[in-house]
Amino acid sequence: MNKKMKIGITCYPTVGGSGVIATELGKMLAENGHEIHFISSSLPFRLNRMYHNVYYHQVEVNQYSVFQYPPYDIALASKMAEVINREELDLLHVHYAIPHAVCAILAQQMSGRDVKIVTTLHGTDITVLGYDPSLTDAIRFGIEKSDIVTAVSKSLISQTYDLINPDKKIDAVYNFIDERVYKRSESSHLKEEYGILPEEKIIIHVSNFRPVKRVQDVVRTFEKITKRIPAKLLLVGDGPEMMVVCKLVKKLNIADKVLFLGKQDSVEELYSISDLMLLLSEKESFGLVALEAMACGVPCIGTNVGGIPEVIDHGQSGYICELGDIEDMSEKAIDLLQHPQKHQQFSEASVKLVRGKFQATTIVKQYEDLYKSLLQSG
Ligand code: GMT
Repeated sequence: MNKKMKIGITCYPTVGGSGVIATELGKMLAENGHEIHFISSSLPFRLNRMYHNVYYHQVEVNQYSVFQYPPYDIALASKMAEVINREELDLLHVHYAIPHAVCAILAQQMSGRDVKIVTTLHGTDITVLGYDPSLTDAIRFGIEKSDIVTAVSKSLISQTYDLINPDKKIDAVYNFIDERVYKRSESSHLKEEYGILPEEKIIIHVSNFRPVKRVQDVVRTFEKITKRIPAKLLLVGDGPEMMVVCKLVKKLNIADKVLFLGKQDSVEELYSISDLMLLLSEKESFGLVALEAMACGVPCIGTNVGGIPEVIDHGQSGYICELGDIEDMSEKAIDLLQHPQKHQQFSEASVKLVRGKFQATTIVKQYEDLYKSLLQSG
């Protein structure tokens, strides 16, 4: 019997891969009998019902007019310290070095207890904030003072050493998805509802439409595909690039072929009617949406950027293309969509890869083993 651990988890609770991973990890650890305490500014969006062994503690920030900026980080650290003491937590697992690791270190000192700190790096804290010299020392401090640091890909580990140069070992622990949710299901009614013809291929892109996601490249690649193959593009998500993308779709005269679906909850149903996923980002430490799509048997075309080549097996479960090489991306897509047997092989290889290299139980166990090693070391 596993010794039950009391674990605090802090993440950004709104939509985003890091929040998804933190929440799914918490839920699976709770299923394994551990007691999980989420500490965040709002209820993580995947914590949408009662879960046994899972508790939620909200961080409240007072808006005193005397403060120019509300002191969120201090409020978070205070809440962490309160929960550490009251619930007698064994460890805090925080997602993102800035501000969460730094808050955890402060909370550890405030609580006076020997609570351990595990920090997972997800990307933006390194690949965006890491370029800001005013934050480098704080990020390095957060990493070096954590007891264990993990990153979601090997590529993110090397970028962390290049940009931050911490004196700390960083373990790669890949992301995972819940295979009970992400699997191909019978969703053909959706095709009819969206007015998609039986002979049309479906290409999907899911993101937060930030400029780094290069959604314009997705649209341009799709335009080339649709010149040769009857197809529809599902754009799922919303964000700052939306207006520009809408304009481009109109300019290219493909408005009748592009469906803007906005933010969606049950993306697994959309993957289940899709034939191909495009993830053409210029920064991506992992690319969780590629994993979700692959689990539903959808091969992916991704860019040779960050952790994407660690997720998509080039020539087996999809293709890796150079950033911005729309010609190559569309050629690869057309080839795959025009050859049903090859597409089927890629689809099966995608599912196999998720159930092997990225299997949820294996990855959750990796985290559990890291926690245990810490608690045993005293
Ligand atoms: O990609 C985003 O803009 C969201 C960001 C987040 O904080 O959730 O995603 C990052 O973490 C995910 C989970 O580990 C990774 O799958 C994404 O690749 C990573 N995003 C970037 O590196 C840009």
